[in-house]
Amino acid sequence: MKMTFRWYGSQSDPIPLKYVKQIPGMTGLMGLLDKPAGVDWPEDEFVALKKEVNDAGLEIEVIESVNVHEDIKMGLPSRDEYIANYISTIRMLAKHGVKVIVYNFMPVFDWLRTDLARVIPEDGSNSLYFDEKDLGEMGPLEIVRKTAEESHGFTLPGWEPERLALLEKTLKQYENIGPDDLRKNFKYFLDAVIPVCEEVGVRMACHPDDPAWPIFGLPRITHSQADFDKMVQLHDSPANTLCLCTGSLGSNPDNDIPAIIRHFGEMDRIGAMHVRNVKYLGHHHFREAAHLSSTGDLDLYEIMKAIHDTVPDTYIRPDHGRMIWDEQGRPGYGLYDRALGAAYLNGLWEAIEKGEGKHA
Ligand code: DNO
Repeated sequence: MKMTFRWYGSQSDPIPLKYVKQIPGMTGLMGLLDKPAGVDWPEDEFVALKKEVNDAGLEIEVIESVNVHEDIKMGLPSRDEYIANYISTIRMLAKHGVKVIVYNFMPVFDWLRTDLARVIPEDGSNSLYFDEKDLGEMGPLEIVRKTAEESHGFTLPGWEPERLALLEKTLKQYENIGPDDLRKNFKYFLDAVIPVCEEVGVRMACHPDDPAWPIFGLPRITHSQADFDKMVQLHDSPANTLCLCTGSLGSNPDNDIPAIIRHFGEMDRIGAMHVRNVKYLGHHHFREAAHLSSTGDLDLYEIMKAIHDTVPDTYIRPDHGRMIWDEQGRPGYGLYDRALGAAYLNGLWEAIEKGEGKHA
């Protein structure tokens, strides 16, 4: 297992890379370049990022959010041009040692919350929170406005301004697209990119819908084991994998996360893992918890054990953390609680290994 960290680049992330390096056991990043969906990523910018990361003693073998352009998801004629750019980006990243690309196929929105800083009564920290009741009252435009306002000037993943500027138009376009149409468009995309991935030795890892159910009537096709069974069959290849995010899938208590990890792990269809905990507060109502199992509703020991048993060489990152110790930063992506998360997950890993008579 390689423990990694999401980092937004020195221009946009207040956390210095040397702090990331100082987290025990940290091997590298699930990194990103802040580029709009559809763009062919410039090689010189990636090379500069890689050098900066390597100079800090860290690897960059996983890249997140090479975002899929909305026209690809909607199956518009312009998709071929965007797919060509995507392929060119895959080739460029592979040339520089990237092994896994994390992306998603969620229409319009990436992850969604109704409050980015809900105080946790037990300890006074705060975390990302979702209550579908609040969402109903707000509507898509209002939630976008509120999210931008609460993100303290940081661009949040999936909430890039250029994407949101077209929100009203895009929502309208989706009115005639159902889950089967979306799946057909997904297959078209995978049929184009996966053979290239096989050729250059990269795995695509699809991030689940977050929260794990449809929102605003938009089609969503990646939020359960059954969905991902279909997804891996759209183009059957070891390069067509999941980024199994425990918190996203875990927002729905019907998803048995350790069982889902074992299922796709045994099929060798997990390219990367995002690991975090969730606290259920009611129907379609949850908040994010500290990683420690007892502070939420997921069993992180069983999750790490399932990873250990089925995909022991995968990449993991501690996912969203709470905001603690008065840290100011990008909601969900502060240093302190994610560092605690990494230390805890590494501790579980060591205990699992030693329990099995292996040396961690
Ligand atoms: C949220 C992240 C996601 C993820 C993308 C991948 O915090 O896990 O934004 O990176 O869905 O495309």
